[in-house]
Amino acid sequence: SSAVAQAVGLIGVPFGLAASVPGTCLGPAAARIVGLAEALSGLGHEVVDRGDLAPVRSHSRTSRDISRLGNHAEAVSHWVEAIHDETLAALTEGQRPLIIGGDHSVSMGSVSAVARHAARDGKRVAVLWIDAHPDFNTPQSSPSGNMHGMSLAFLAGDEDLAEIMRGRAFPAILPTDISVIGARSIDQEEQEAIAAAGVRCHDMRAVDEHGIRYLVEDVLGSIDPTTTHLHVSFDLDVVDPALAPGVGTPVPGGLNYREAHYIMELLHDSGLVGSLDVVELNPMRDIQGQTASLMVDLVGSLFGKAITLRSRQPVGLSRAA
Ligand code: Z70
Ligand code: MN
Ligand code: MN
Ligand code: MN
Repeated sequence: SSAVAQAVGLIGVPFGLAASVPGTCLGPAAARIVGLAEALSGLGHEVVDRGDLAPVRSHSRTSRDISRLGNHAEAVSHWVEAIHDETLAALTEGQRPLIIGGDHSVSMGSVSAVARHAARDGKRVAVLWIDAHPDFNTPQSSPSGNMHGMSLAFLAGDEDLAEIMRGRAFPAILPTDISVIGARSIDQEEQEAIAAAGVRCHDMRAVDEHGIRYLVEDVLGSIDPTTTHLHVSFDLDVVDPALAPGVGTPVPGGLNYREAHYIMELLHDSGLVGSLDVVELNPMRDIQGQTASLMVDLVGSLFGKAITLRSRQPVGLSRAA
């Protein structure tokens, strides 16, 4: 497929304190070593590498103690603010943000910025969360206190978690604009919260029963691109651990190689993806860089890499047509 005008704004986030297993802070380095930027430029994209974030704790936190929100909540808050600001800068400069984690708390910063930017354009944001976990826990429901399991609840507007942004409100994502694909590890209260909120949750059994194409059509069919920006958040633990061992919390029964790529290919063909994060790469758990390489290959599929030359065959856009 052809080059696109919009440059990719690459943002590395070497932060992993919101996960239980150390090592995702090395994700951006591994992604760079296996050639993420080169893969994108090889596909004809202009890449602006904005570097890795390194937030300074310069501002004084005179507000309330937020440690009750979860483990390392203060650090999470500082990073989320830095990620938010850098993502917003990329969007303001006309780039398509690509955020490389880091654990999944980085999406609190990226998606809140995307929501803020979209609102300035009179748009709202739909989020596709491709993950073994829906990350819909709150400080009250979380069994672990690990804040990477709370990102989606934060983005959906949980009032306690809003303190992470220290009063800088952003437009919450409507639960009906949130879709999950690939879930297979959900806590009980989390399960109930998802159902009560009306989040679209396509678990692994749905993948078995309907196949990837049907599920992606369902998600894309719910999006009107004239009013809605699509953000994709890809947690590498959605892929089966046999293929992607380099993640913090491997869960059996994940997407196989073609299922994972087919999601990305269909998303590319839709032309709707306005921003992307890829998270939870843990090089300490990886084997010979295979998960890092898989990550780069999957990002390539979303950015137009095709097995053979073919025209785009967008699916599920009936509502928008
Ligand atoms: C669990 C929790 C989680 C990723 C683990 C696990 C959450 N639901 N997310 N690994 N990527 O602790 O909230
Ligand atoms: Mn814009
Ligand atoms: Mn996750
Ligand atoms: Mn996960």
